[in-house]
Amino acid sequence: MISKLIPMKRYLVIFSIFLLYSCSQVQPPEPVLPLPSDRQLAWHELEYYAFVHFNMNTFSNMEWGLGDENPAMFNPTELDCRQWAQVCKDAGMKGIILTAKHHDGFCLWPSEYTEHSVKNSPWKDGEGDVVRELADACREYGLKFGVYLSPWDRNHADYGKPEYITYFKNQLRELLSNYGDVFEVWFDGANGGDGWYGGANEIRKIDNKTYYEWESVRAIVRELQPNACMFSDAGPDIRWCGTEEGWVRETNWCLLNKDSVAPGVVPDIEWLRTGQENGSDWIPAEVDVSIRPGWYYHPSEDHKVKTLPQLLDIYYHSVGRNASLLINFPVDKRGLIHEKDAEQIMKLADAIKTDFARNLVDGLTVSATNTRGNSTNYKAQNTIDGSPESYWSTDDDVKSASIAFDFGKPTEFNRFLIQENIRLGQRVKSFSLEAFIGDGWQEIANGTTIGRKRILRFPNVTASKLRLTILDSKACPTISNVSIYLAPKVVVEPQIRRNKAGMVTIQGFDSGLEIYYTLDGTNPTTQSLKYSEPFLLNQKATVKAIVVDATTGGQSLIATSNFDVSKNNWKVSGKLESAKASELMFDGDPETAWTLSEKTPVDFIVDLGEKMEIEGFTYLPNQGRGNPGIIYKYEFYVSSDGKRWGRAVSTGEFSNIKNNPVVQEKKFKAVSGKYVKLRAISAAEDNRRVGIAEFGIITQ
Ligand code: FUL
Repeated sequence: MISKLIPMKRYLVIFSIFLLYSCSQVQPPEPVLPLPSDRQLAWHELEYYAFVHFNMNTFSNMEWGLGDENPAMFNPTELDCRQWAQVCKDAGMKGIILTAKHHDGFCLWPSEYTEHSVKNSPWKDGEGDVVRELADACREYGLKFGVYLSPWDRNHADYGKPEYITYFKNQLRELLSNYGDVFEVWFDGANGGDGWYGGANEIRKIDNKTYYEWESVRAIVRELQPNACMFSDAGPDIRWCGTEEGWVRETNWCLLNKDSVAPGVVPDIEWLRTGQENGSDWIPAEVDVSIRPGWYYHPSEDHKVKTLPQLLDIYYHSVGRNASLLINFPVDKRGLIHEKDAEQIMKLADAIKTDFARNLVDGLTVSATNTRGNSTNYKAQNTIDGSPESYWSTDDDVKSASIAFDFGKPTEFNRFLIQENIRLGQRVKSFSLEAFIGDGWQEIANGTTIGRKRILRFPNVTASKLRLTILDSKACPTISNVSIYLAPKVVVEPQIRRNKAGMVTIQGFDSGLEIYYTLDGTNPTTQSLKYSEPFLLNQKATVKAIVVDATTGGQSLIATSNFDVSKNNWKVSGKLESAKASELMFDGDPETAWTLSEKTPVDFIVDLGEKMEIEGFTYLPNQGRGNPGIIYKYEFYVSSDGKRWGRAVSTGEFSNIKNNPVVQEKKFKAVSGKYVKLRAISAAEDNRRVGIAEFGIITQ
């Protein structure tokens, strides 16, 4: 027995040596240029990190301060950078980038080169340094630290002249020399021209391409922080994604023709949103988006913090589309990340964790239609071995090939995550996913580019096998990772809306969920009415609804909407009569508003179609940002014929409406009438503009 085993053993050894030898003979694929640098590769790994907009604008309640703000205004009461770091760490973010100086020129550190900084503020008696506090907090919490230094400076008297460039470079040197390692330097391309400029109060135009002497500015960053990546519209390391809404296109190349773009000069915004397939340089996209509408804190946006469904969409449309995600926290006047922002970001963090909790391909066997040189070095199994170094690849002339995963039993899934080995360049142009359902293959999803990471979301599929086909690639594909997941549905309270015709729509975030509702004010359960399609509700009622995931039993919080009489026959009458206005003001959609060109004082008269007992009214102001037209002081009248109005039944103001533009409700002693008149006496803004997103009455 023993004597027989020896030759067998010897044979195995010889065979293994032969195999090893032949594998090492198979050359790795040639790289497809351009390639990422080491600093870019390290940055790609971060994936998800925070922006903090906190500066003079926080105190002036502006987005772009003019530059004439008094440093005395900067006075946070409870500034705590460790709280910022804690929130970001808990949310799974990898770093924080701070607006050390924004367009208004105020510096959060005691710069040697200007008086317009924290050193002349009351905060810590002028002894404070926010940049230092954040850099220290990041170090303590194991987070990376980055700086935003605005090239445009509306405070500086020399802005527009060569002297300012010296100032700008000196400040850059301060930031990159005195605060330890910096992982990213953020150069904003924005420039509106006008500013205070040391009291000149004028418009100053510069040539974005040449004025900032970008080459020498970049050389300073390389000299002082060789590992830092530089962000701008044109890179050189990371590019803007071409929108601040939180997405890139599904097709997203890490490549850009660098010389066709400069910071603030982008001939075609789509180049940034998709990258350029044949771009000359590796310049991947970063998606920058604020958790609120504004970049800076405004109390009026406390009710507009992005919801979990919105944040999840942003995640899948950035990280899931080969970009990194930079989510902004507008730190408030206290100097803290607001509780509501922290709450929402934790919801996102939890959802990401549960979506990717269990990889369904762990331990499976993977087969391929082609394996490079039949070598185990490039086998399909490498896509699920958990190592980012190993990858599946094909022979040089094979640009289309498949790999298949056999689950061994019907398995349910709805997420597909795939990564290319970007060390060898971005290659794949299109791919398709098929599932083996019943006794055949069916396409369930497809995609274009992959890059560092691509995640596909699709409705739940139950299949015994899954096949990935690379349909087209610049050269043989190099796929380093494939993961498959079953993400739970997003079970959040549904949106309830009623349109002018009285049709009620109840909508959950994810498809395939059940919705139950009541019309009598009681709390809904799974025994309540089941929602299947819009229904007519032309009388006064309270609609309460929940979303239920039948497979897990998970239930959302209850959404409640109080509807009064139907607005079906309502119309704007009198001088302002217009069908469009009647549609916008009564359509049940808070996003659409009627804004007048007439200035205050102005009367909105509504013909209710029939006589009713009225004891109040509701007013939702325009929800847009900026100066959208908000009524401040008002009078309210009721009439039976629309001609004789008598005395106002309610007068007053919508207090704090500018800061908090939520639905306003005013009640009064019931009167009967067929016409109502809301007189806008004054507007919340000096421009005297007013508008209405939604108007309603309260009947007895
Ligand atoms: C923009 C700036 O103008 C905004 O104020 C903000 O800083 C955003 C991140 O970049 O271009």
